[in-house]
Amino acid sequence: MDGFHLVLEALKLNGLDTIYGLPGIPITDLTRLAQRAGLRVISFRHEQHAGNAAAAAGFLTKKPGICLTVSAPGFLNGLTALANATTNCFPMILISGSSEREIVDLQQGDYEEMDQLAIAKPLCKAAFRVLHAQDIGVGVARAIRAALSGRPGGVYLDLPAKLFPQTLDAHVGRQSLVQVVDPAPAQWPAPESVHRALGLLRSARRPLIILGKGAAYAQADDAVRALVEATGIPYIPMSMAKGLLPDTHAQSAAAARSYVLQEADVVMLIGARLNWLLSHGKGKTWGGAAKRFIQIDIAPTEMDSNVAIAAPVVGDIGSCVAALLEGVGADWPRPPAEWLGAVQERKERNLAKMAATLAVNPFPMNFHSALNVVRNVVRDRPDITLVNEGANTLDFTRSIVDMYQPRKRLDVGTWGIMGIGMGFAVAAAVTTGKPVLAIEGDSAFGFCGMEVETLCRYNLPVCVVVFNNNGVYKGTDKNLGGGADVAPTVFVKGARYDKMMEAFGGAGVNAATPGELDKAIREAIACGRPTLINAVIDETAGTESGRITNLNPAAAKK
Ligand code: FYN
Ligand code: ADP
Repeated sequence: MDGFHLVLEALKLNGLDTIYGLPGIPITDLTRLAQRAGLRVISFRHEQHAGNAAAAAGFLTKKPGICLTVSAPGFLNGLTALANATTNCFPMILISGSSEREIVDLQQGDYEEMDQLAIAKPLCKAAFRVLHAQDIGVGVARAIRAALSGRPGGVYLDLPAKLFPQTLDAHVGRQSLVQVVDPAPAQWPAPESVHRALGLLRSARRPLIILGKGAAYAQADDAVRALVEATGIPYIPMSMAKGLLPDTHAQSAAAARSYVLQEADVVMLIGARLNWLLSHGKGKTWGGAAKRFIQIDIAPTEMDSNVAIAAPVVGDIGSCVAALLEGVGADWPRPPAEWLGAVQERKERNLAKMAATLAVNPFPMNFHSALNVVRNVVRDRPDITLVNEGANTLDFTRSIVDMYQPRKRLDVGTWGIMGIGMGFAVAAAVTTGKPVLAIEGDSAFGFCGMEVETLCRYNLPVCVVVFNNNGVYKGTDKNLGGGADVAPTVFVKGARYDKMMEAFGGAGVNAATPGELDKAIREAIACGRPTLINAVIDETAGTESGRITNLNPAAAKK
């Protein structure tokens, strides 16, 4: 048995049956042999998107997604996705071929020479190199455990070219493989931490629950819902936790977000960090007053990262929520009616405002009229996955399009990264076998657009809608120097992104009205053919940096 087969058998033994990657020296044969061994190999046009697909597959399946790349440049292309996966707590393993240690360490200038292990280390959760065929089983096992246990994240596995032709007797090789037992063991919270949290929650006058994508990842959907419902506490979902409970749930306070963040006195975080997306737990967003926080998280060091956590509950979300539920019981007091009434009032006011905005039908379309179509499609097909990136396209979609099922919304995540769209769409289509709708800003799509060929090659049921307003944020900026070049944020006007999909045999549609958009999306979903819809959006629509203007010094000044 040679190194190629040992790697493949080690993956198979652990139920890892799909490789997202891009062939080349020295791993071309590994991709061929993988297909022969019955693994699914999804080959991309650029490693970053293969890496993004592996990361999303990890989030969706709770198994590490595998990305395979060539050495140096391919590795570096995959590294952005590995770092992003780690930042988002998604389990993935980046496996890269590399050149010979002897030459790399003496810096003698090998083909694609690079000390990949050293470079990967600070950007992921763990990094390993395997030098001998008999260690492949252990190397893969360590990578799986590191990716899945505790806080999930990205792992780098370095496989030098010389490893692959090494051979072992077949039975020795098989014996060297490791089937990982219980890679993410349940971690029960300490009973006193549960007691402390329940005491604080019971004392609250204006309690709030925030659900994060860690709660979605945990696949403890029923328990989370039961806890929210048993306490009767209003909740808001972070972006990728939308749908964990249906956005139409009576206790959802998403439409009163600013109000509940400002007014709540006790806030229970379930799988959400107090990072920039929650204004670090302090300041104006939080009403300027100190809150008391309960935080449920698997990472003990997350506690007190931004503000004091009064009641940390450390463990896996399934176990923590089960323990809390036991303490809540059937006679848990409802939150004060005054609080529930005030939240309901703000919510209804914002819902009415939103309904009025969505009822307008301007020409050209704006974000709202186009997204009203998407909102209705997702309402009718709650089982499809929605992938979403951009600035305005992201922010408007998040608040306009309700989600109904867990883990059906994939977006730019913790870094607000652009270019995840096509990789995430591929992973969603491959792992769910169901249609995917990717709502893409025209700028965001530019980072990954070539992967439409990948969608066509594998005939994946992905419908991409490019919100085309002729530029980054909008298409009307002027060159401040008065020269012939367009402004840095402006693209070719009236571009036809739909033609890109047609070039590879998929369906392309130009949609200028909500009616045309609705028809095209529904047809794409019904037939499952890769489709790209160029949605023509008013080029004056859109604000600089969407709803995070406060982070952009130039926009904040305007
Ligand atoms: C939300 N809202 C609604 C609804 N849902 N109104 C009516 N109906 C529904 N269903 C309201 C909500 O109460 C807010 O109004 C507003 O819509 C926006 O809600 P959202 O989107 O939940 O909240 P907000 O403030 O934008 O969220 C902050 C954030 C978010 C930081 C979590 O902006 C975010 O995830 N940003 C990521 C941005 C990013 O990564 N961009 C990529 C880089 S782009 P009020 O309550 O009245 O405030 C580079 O330029
Ligand atoms: P969001 O962006 O939705 O707010 P974050 O990515 O900031 O979510 O936070 C997710 C949190 O969930 C991380 O702190 C991570 O440690 C935690 N987490 C991930 N998986 C689990 C799990 N199975 N059990 C408990 N906590 C988890």
